[in-house]
Amino acid sequence: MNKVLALFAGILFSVHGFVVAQQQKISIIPAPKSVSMGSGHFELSAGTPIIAVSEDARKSAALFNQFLHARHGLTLKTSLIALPGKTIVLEESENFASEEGYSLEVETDKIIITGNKAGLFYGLQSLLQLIKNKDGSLQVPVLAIEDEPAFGYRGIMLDVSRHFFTTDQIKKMLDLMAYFKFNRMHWHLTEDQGWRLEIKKYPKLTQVSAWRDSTIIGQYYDFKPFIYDGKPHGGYYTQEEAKDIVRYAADRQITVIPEIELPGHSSAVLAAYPEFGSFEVKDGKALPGSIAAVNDKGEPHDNDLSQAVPGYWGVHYNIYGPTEKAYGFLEDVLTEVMDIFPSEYIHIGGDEVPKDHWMTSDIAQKVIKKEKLADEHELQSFFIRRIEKFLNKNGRKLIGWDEILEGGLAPNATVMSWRGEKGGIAAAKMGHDVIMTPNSHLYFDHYQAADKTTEPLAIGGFLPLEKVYSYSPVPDTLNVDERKYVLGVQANLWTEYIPTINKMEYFLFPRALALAEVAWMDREEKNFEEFSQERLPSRLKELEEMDVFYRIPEAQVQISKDEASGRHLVNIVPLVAQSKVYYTLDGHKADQTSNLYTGPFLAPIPGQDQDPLTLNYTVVTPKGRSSNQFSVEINRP
Ligand code: TNX
Repeated sequence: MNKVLALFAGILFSVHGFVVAQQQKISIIPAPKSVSMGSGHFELSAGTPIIAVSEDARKSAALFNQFLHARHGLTLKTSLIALPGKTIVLEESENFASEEGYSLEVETDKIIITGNKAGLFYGLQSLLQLIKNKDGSLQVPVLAIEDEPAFGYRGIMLDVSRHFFTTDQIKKMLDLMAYFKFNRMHWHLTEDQGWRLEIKKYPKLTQVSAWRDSTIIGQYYDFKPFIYDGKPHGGYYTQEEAKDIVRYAADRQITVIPEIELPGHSSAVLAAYPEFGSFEVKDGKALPGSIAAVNDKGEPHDNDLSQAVPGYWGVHYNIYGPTEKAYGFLEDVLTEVMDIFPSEYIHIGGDEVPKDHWMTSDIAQKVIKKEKLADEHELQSFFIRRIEKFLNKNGRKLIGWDEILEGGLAPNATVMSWRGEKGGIAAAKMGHDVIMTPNSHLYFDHYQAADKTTEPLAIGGFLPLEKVYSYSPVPDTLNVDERKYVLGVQANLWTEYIPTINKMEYFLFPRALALAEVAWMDREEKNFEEFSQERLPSRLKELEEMDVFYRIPEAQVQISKDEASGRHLVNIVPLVAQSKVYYTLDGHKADQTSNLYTGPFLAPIPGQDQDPLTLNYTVVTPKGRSSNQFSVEINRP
């Protein structure tokens, strides 16, 4: 950067953290740590070669080219040797201070990106986000960026068990994750409602456990008794497909962390292999023994032992037995899993395990006695420790949901804190690594508007963009030593109510862009206004061009008093670049037949005995997609 700084000494100005450029606005998400704007631009053309010597650099250059071609119809040549003239130079430098950091210098005749392997890749992602098409000319503003992430773990979890997504759909998600500098995809591969990974030793997992006959319609509480759609649902990834996803992600600097749930969330497995459950099996059927037919809330759960893969949601009672048979099965499965996934971490679930079956199972009670365990919680810890030993022996580390704290944490476990931050805080205080995924701020299956009737069906909750953005992964209650155990953050996309790719994209975007800044930026540098009003709009316009079905967010509506007229002045700024706003003030529906917003306007004042007016509006994107209808009360001036 010094070179560039010296070159433009008179005209450069530097802004730390977020970027306020006077001549040109840049809209990189997540915002780089420091940006110095110059003047002028570099113009990309077919004759601009990329100089990439190392293999990593060439790989990243090839991906850059793919994107450039898809977005702008341009493919650049790559060269192994330096060339005269305008060039883009990728300098892989193993002693670059930060593992994932990079520096990016743009001059009018040269672009230089320096960093380690991952850093180079991220430098190229930033470069892609800087390209502006001005009447057919692809321009990059002169500037200098120094950048590195705040957190090493920047993840998104995708549940493919409640609903199955194809490898092409997952690749599209990985492309988008890489573009916004995420580096972990947590792949939730097993659930009560479906098993999704081919395991050679246990063919019934894909023949039986991967399919359910039918799925409930509507929300869990909509119909009692449940109404089923009568359509089989399922699917799985062959080991080759899973390996292909692992490679595809690795090229984009993303590690795929597989999750194999235990001891609960195992109904689909036990439907095929009841012998791994907590009860004796006769003639291929589990014997319920003395099991209670109602749970502690008085709800019936006798269908748990029906040996069908369930098509309804909620916490299920099926649970592996603490038996050599079950451990053997799980170790066989994990052996094949480790062969597919090079990830240091293997996630073993551990969440939401009702202990009813163990309480009534002779097999489980015998183990509790023999091992002198206090209760079923300690039995769960005993179970998980055994699995941890197996993973550690094979050079892997165990991650589990925060319930693995109950009954005692396995010695080397990393905790994913989902029921708020409590579990994460407790684990960090015990010297265990933690990943923050609190359901208060990072559950992307939650609603995006307070008025649920305006939104597609979600599981519940309310998680607007701003709330995601406000999250800070390191709780204040941790001291300096304990803070280092917080490896980073992750959002979870549970898919009970997300059966389509459009819906998946709608729930992920734009919230994933807010999360990208939570994960990459220092807390003090984040600024929601600047993010949402200065940078988000052009990224959303671009996402539409990339065929991403993001949720069109509410516009920024400012209502201020106009002193001269005594009326309210209404100013509407949409958060999608070049979109249009249509509005009504009479309380009737706003759509593309309504008033086109062309600039701030004065609102009428209703009579004293009349209700205040409501502004209804809809945002229409450049490609013609309409947002939901949004409403804002205009109080009396
Ligand atoms: C809780 S978060 C679960 C999931 C559900 C999710 C719905 C966690 C570890 N378990 O099984 O899908 O809530 O939001």
